[in-house]
Amino acid sequence: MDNAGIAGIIREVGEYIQVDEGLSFRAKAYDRAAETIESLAEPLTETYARGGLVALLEIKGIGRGLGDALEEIITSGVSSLHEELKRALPIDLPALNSVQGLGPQKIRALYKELKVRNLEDLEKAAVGGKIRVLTGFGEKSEEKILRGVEFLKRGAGRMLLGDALPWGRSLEKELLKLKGVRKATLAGSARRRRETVGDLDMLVVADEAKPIMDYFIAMPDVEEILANGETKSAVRLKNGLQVDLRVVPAESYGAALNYFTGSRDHNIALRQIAQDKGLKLNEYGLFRGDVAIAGFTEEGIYAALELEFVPPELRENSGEVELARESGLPQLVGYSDLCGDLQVQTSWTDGVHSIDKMADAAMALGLEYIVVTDHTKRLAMMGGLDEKKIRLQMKEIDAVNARLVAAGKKFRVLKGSECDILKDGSLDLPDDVLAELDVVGVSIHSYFDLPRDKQTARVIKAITNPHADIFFHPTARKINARPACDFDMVAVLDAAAQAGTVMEVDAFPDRLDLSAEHIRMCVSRGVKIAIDSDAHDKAHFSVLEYGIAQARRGWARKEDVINAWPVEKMLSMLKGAQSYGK
Ligand code: DGT
Ligand code: CA
Ligand code: CA
Ligand code: ZN
Repeated sequence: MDNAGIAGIIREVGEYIQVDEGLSFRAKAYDRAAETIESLAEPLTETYARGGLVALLEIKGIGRGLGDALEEIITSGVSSLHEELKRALPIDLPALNSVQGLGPQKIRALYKELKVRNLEDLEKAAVGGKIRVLTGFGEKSEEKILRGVEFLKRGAGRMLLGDALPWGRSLEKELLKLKGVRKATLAGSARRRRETVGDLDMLVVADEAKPIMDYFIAMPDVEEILANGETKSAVRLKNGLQVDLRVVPAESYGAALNYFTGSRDHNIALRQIAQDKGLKLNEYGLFRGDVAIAGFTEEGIYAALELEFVPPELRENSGEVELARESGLPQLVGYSDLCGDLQVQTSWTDGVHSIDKMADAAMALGLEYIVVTDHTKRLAMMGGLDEKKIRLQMKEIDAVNARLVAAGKKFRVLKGSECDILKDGSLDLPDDVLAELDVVGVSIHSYFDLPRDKQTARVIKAITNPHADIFFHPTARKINARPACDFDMVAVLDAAAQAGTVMEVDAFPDRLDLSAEHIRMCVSRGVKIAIDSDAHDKAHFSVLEYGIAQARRGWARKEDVINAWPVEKMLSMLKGAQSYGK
């Protein structure tokens, strides 16, 4: 298990203890330990392999009890204390915790006073007006809880693309290893790279269907078999993900891939075009009468319909079919077009790895630069940087760059910040510090639910600050967890266009912020975007792929994406020609 997994269990133990006995010393110790574990550079499994329990006890804040718990988790994957607490407190803590505004302290009160154990109980209590009368709650917090429950219900059953796609890809690989399998391709919303997927749709071309079906329903990760037919089966995996699998003949592969990639509305539009030409399009092929004129490949289908090939990310019937008719589709930003990453956290704040390590990891992925953008002082919990610390960090970045030059590397580390936007729209660092940075990102981490007019004014003030270069994760939403901040996007984009401020597409799978619709608004207004990983760990650069997918879904081209440009051009755009090369 990795450190994040271990920290997750430890944190949950602390939360159960808090529900049970209040914010006791023990509860706090577990919470702090979870935080410590998350910030450790070395995997705990390695620490343990190196020096056993003794090595664990050397970690700050890990006493005997915690050490034993860690040893147990490392060696067995579970904590008996965790299991015991779950049995003793029959509440769905993860679900209740995911309601915005609820934490262990409030969950404790709801459980003790109203016997609230799960989301259904919570919803009933809120609808019945029972929560407002409890001490520490009120009418407003009751409303907020209800909104939170509704928000979760809307997202229920859809998995983040970032969680589902890796499963789809490894399944493709496994299937391709089977004898007689000629193609295995993920279709559906995952191929269109939607932010979340309802299920995975897998297509296979094989000599014989039966062995594929037999393998599929017997995979070790299968929890339940939902359907088992001759050419179509469906299973639910242990992680909750549903997978549909179809075996199709080679001559239908392109047609089936097109049909099952969707979207439904894109399919309907294509079928209409086929009809208008006196043809028939279905998942078996494109037919004139009984004769198939296309079907082996998707390209063949589009060509026969006299359409430009439509990239899957655009297939939502939102104008792409009309443009494909005129060969007028945009040339989308490509998956290997990024030169750098403009939002990277390091161990100076809540990131796991040092500036050096992050630079190495980015370089290994073929990037040419990163901008270090640690949090600022208002986020004290995450060790946000004040003026003094960020100046020290700048010195370290100079040293890192000097080492890179000495080693003959072309890679650069740029100086930046993820500067917190305060409630009134002013920024969390003074002007003279901001002026020394190469790239200033600004972002919201508090007061998410200000009224629309106040939020709009706050955002516009922040992004038109002469030092602000990029608006990071603009709506601050977290998919399935926190709704987007409510502000007037049109007014904000107009202000951004005027001020030359760039809008970010934060690629982290639970953020993907901006949305495709908002990206399209940027593109049509000439507002530039940046696709950033928001990495807190060297492994996180891989999420850039999801940000690129999102940008493509928003119709963004290379010229719209500043980190797809050479670094000098990017910097001179941000700072204006005068400070070029600064
Ligand atoms: P999801 O799974 O909810 O994230 O979204 P999809 O798009 O993967 O939808 P899914 O899994 O229900 O079906 C896969 C594809 O099959 C869908 O994108 C288009 C096609 N499809 C499904 N039902 C229909 C339909 O009733 N009409 C048409 N034209 N296509 C359909
Ligand atoms: Ca699907
Ligand atoms: Ca499906
Ligand atoms: Zn942030």
